[in-house]
Amino acid sequence: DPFGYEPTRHPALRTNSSRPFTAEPPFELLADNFVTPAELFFVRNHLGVPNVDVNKFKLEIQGKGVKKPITLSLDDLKKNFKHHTITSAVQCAGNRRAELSEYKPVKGVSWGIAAISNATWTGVKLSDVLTSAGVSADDDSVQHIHLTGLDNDTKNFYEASIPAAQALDGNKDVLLAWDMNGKPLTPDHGYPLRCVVPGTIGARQVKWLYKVTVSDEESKSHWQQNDYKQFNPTIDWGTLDYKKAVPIQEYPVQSAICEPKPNTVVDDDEITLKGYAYSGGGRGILRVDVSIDGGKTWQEAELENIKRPVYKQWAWTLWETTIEIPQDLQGKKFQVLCKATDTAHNTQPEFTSSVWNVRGLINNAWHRVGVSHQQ
Ligand code: MTE
Ligand code: MO
Repeated sequence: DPFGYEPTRHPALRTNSSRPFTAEPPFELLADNFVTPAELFFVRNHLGVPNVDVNKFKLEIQGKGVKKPITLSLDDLKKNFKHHTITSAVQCAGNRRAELSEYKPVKGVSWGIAAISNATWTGVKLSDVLTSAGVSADDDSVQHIHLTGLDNDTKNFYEASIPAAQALDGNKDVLLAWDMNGKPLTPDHGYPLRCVVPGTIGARQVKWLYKVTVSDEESKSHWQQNDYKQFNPTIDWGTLDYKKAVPIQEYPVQSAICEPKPNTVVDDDEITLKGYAYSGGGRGILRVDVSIDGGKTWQEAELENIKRPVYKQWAWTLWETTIEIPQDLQGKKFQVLCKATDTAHNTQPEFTSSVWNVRGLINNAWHRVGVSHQQ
């Protein structure tokens, strides 16, 4: 039974599918904690959770350009390399897919706004481990790093790849991590080892990692080649050609409103908005702007932890603001909405129609929540 080792999960998680298990935390709780508790961290499994005996566990480093192939136990990793702790968000490229299907149907797990969470990860840098195996960025055959997990359907193991330039750059903080929020990884989040690839979509952050392969090509896996690619809004299942698109790696700028809940009835003359913002590639959040009149006028939200280094920001940014409800909206239905701007001054597109794609990936349109005021 490929699903024979599924762990017990927190009852508050909202399950989207049970085999494989996919679930998101209640979005109302998401912006309450800068670091998401491990038991509430969203879960995206493509296969069953593997049963790993940590005493027998080995990580293999192999492939082209590896001058000294190595096999490491978890203890070897912990003893031989410098430890690093970073705070980094993981977001599934399918986050906010449900909003896309309101515009036009898409295929995939119907994620709300909470297929994103933020944690502290401890491990060693992949760059240090690759360097110790004799891998050098100067070698032309060193182009992509394949990351393989122990979860499999007997034929295929979960696998993805990242550019070698990213993996070999110590400043990109790609980690082989064994701890999440100061405790060993839980079975759903990759126990005993996962790759944390800051600023990159969740799909590349391989859990239950047991093999790192250096190659001159991208991974040939289903998840690298025939999924997690984006197309223009006119491409449908009849015209889609996965070979024509490159895999999604870095995430664009994103934000969403966690409070108020949709359909909230406000009886005050002001309303408090709370949410998260995040961008890929380490780009920080410069601003989150909110609007109560469909984007005619905007108000700047307060960003939590404003002293963070905006030019290398792997974590998400939580934000909050209170807006006055103008006279003409009192007693009426209206929408509150948000959009973030990152350090590249990229911002979110206004409508889901312009980012809609048949796979329902990387929806980062303005997030809108319908509420009403009652006098
Ligand atoms: N790694 C393995 N081995 N198997 C998987 O199914 N899912 C990926 C990624 N790593 C996956 C994996 C996807 S698509 C996402 S979004 C993230 O894990 C989710 O990480 P989380 O479950 O810790 O939130
Ligand atoms: Mo994902």
